[in-house]
Amino acid sequence: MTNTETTYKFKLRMSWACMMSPLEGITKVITDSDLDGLIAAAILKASKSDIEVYFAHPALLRAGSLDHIIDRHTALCDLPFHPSCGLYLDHHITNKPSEDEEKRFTAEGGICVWRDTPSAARAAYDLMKDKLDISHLEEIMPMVDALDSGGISLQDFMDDGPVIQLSRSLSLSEPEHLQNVMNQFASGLTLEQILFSHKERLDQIRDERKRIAGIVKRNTVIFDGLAICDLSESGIRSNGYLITALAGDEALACCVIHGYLDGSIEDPDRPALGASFYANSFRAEQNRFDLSKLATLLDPTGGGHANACGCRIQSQNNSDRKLTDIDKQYNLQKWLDLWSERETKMVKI
Ligand SMILES: [Mn+2]
Repeated sequence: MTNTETTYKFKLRMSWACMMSPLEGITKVITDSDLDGLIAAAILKASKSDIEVYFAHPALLRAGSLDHIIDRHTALCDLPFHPSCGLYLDHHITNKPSEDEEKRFTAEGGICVWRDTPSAARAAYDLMKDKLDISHLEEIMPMVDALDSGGISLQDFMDDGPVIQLSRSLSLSEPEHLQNVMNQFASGLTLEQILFSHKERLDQIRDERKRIAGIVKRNTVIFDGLAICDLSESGIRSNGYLITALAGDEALACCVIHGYLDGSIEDPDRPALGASFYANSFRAEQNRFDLSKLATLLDPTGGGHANACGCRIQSQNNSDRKLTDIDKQYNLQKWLDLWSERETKMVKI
């Protein structure tokens, strides 16, 4: 076959692929429970209203706990890759299927939409924007991108506007609220209408942050340029923005520990002990270190982005026994050891 013929056949196949809806055969979406995952799911739901949306934690997926509900009718958004799904839509570099994995996946009929976008919602938006009217989401998209990729300014963060408050209101422990907000975005309501409908909740969340800020301050130590904030056993969660905003320029990045020693990834009200790592995105100088090296150092299922990632705390001898405080210290020490060698072992490529 000549080159021109090959190109022609390839083009023909591509145009056929583009004509088919990427949602062909999709009946359910499993997505992350943050604002990014929620908006990504809302975009898919907007174009196919009978799709059912399930929210899940990445660790549940990695642990195989959702294997039984993932099939070719399932779209996976903002979560680790699973070869049995039908549509894979994500933007996390550590989730990107290898070339071989992707080849096998598409040969079996899967559609892979992994994009190097600031958010998974952006990948979904780009995928669907010419196929349906999602202009009502235009206003929130830059905020979703910024919140999911560390692009938010210190000023915007400190102002704590209603979209940031809404993003904090999303949690697996309140599944009805997640469904409600997702349906609102899918149905074409304006951002203003959605925010207004949750005013009472958002006001509470604003006051709650003031309280949490005090607790974060008391529980943070800065060591070798890493702000370590231990919120374990407290039931309090904080994202990296609050910790780095309060820690200031001295912190290049932060490590926040949350959850419970006797927690479980299956229990949203008592989650397993875990750590998240975030670059201090408020510094003038960009973060040069790949924090996912910390997240994957001890936990093979840890991962995320170079600037934002997480893992679960592992027992010292890697057994399934109950975690203790000593395990927590052990993990922390290992991370600090690697961090101290960041100039040789963690510089981003
Ligand atoms: Mn995301």
